[in-house]
Amino acid sequence: TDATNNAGPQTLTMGKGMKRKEDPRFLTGNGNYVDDMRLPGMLYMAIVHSPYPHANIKSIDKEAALAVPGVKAVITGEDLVAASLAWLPTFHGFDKQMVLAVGKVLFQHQEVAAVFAETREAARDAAELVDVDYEPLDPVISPFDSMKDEVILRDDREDRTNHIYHWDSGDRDGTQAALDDSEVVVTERIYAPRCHPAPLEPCGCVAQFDAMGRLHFWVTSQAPHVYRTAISLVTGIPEDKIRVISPDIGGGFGNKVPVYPGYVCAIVGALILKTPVKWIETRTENLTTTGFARDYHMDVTIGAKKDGTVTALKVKTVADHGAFDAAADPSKYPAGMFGVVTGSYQFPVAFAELDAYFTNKAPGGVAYRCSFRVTEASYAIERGMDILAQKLTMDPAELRRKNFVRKDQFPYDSALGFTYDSGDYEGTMDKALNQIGYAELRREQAEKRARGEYMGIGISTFTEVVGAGPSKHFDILGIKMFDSAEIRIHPTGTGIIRTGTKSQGQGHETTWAQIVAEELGLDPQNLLVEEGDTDTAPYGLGTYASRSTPVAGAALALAARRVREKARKVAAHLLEAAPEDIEWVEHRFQVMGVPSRSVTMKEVAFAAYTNPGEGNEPGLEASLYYDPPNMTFPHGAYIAVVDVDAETGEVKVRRFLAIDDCGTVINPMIVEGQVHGGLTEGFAIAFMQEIPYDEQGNNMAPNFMEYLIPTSVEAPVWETGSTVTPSPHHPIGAKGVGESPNVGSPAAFVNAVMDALAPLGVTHIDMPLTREKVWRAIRNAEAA
Ligand code: MCN
Repeated sequence: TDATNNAGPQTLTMGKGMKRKEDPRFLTGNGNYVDDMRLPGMLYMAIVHSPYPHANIKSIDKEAALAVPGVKAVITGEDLVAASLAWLPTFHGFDKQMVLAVGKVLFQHQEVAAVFAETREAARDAAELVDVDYEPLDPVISPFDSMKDEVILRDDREDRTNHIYHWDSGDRDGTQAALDDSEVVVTERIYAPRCHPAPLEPCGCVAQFDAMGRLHFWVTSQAPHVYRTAISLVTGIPEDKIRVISPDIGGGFGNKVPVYPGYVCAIVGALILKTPVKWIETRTENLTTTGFARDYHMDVTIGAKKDGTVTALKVKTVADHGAFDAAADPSKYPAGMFGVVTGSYQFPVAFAELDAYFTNKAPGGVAYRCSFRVTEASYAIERGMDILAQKLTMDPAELRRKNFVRKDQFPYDSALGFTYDSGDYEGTMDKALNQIGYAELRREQAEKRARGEYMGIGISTFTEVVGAGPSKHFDILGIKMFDSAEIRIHPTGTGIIRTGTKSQGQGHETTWAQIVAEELGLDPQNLLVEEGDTDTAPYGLGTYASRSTPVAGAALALAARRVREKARKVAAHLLEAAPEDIEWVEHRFQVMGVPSRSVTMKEVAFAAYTNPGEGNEPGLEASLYYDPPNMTFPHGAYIAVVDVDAETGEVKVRRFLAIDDCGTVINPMIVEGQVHGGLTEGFAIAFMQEIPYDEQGNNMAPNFMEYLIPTSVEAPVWETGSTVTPSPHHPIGAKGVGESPNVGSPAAFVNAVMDALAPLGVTHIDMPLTREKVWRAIRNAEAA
């Protein structure tokens, strides 16, 4: 491991692997999660789910459920219609979702009724007794069937089609002309399977109305302020009468961005029963109703010259969004940031288009380790480049080198409209190739091939796009994207920091303190970080899309500089000099060129509250809202080395090296932890995770027996390293990192397996690469 330390000798805490401030709380079992909330008189809610993927609801009989001791109420979709609460808007505005089914169910496990009882057990027992009379209908499971519009799934939409939206970007005609003229063209249908982030803690909430009618809502939310606004818009409760509190969260990974039907039901229950209501999902509810990602069928076509220079890229995608397009997509573009599909390469021309369809599957279009389509895009292009290399019998590293955006070309305008801020793709790949001993591995592979053994080396040199973002590109619920920071320094030189983001395990309590400590010369241990309470934190758009460091981190650095400017005037007063003669050297204020005449920030803080100097405003705090000028573009070079057992189809990942470049690193230990976590998820996606539906519309992976989570026993040993290419527009040069390992790694794994099987002529197998799939591909190739 090389957790590169980018700390200059003069840094106080930046770039240092400070231990996480939040960990003592978690390691001693003192985290405070939603399910830890206990309120007097609190009721428990359970949801009734449809066993059918597509059916008319003929009647719902509540009687038996209401007779269960302790049951207080049962609500159905019809009750919500009466209260005008039947529909939830989705974040992107292209669709809405039914809170509880009315008239018809559209996916297996759809929410049909909610039961409120004195105990969780009574609520769940009663939920099983709600008698729903269904008339089953044929389900439409494939988007390729859905697009024929033979059965229109959504009666509520006026357009009478299963087509949800079309998105495209780039030059359609120019791309086709360039492909027609290309010496070599490769094309492949690549599927990014439907999968689920499966955080350890499922979704849940506690809703309570106080004596003044104010809603206090504790919820597992990655974006508490957005929830507050959404709840206000859906329920009509004035926003000042709502307090959303997101306490400790046991993992989000995108699952906790959308507002789900269960939340609306819990609020309705608390309102009508005039007592607090708790709802905590079961594991199966989590895996069957909330937060699905991917389900993208991508036709990738790359044109090139014979020497490997790429000439054009075309990607045509069919997206399966299930019964409701519940995208938590934080962009006004339905396809999110899929436009980054040109990756790290200089495509002179490109065209990407996407059509999304409804099916009788659970609402899709959310995110897994967020990334909002960057994982799909990165997988498509990194697989595509390897398929091209195979066709040209070129080394995949050399093909990439030939086509990389060069270090001197930044800022680089991609063919699909992004302006990449900075990068060093070739330098990062070379570091990875050297560190793993690429030439030696290729020699070993040649020897093994001669012996009939299947060893593979897979490369992925991806470009990420994070930091949603610049308001000219992104909005949710009509809100332009930005984030916020507030810093209050106390008289004794300690302080409190608040942002509009919300950590779910990313370590913001540590890294936010480090940013401010560095800017102000204070001790990060004495800077308390608070997030997630809408009554105290400044309005922000939350933590997903690896946006916290690029946006809120930037806001924090700039707010700290505002505090420093204010402090400079107080320092000038203390040092009896003019403010313009005061400089900030080695984390102290000093009279220009006179190190002996200096004061610390701690001394200045005390003076700011006791003797700020004539004309200086007392106090030492600042708050700031920040709209960045651009996204940030982290990148990385990942290499997987695998051995494939041709007899069993088993893939052994022998080595995996990840070199990440996320600009200036705040805390290398946290970054490394993020990379380990994301790689483990990438490994799971590549080899074991999928939520498939059978032809009858049954979710085939509704629990952890079917939907597999790798432990440290299954996961490879991760080798990591970094390069540092600062973002030119971020105040401290940092880019995000949270999603990168998930964005970059699936293609490295699959490329490695395909490289191993290349002698058999196998060009592509769709993820997850289970033993059975790999074994079948080998058998079929041998039989051919
Ligand atoms: N960091 C750093 N130096 C950098 C970049 C980041 O030290 N140059 C630190 C940050 O300060 C922060 C952490 O790394 O403490 C992650 O930062 P960032 O990349 O900005 O990502 P976010 O904080 O916005 O987190 C979102 C990202 C996403 S999108 C998902 S999904 C995800 C993830 O992070 N979900 C997670 N990591 C997760 N980690 C845990 N434990 N749990 C989740 O649910």
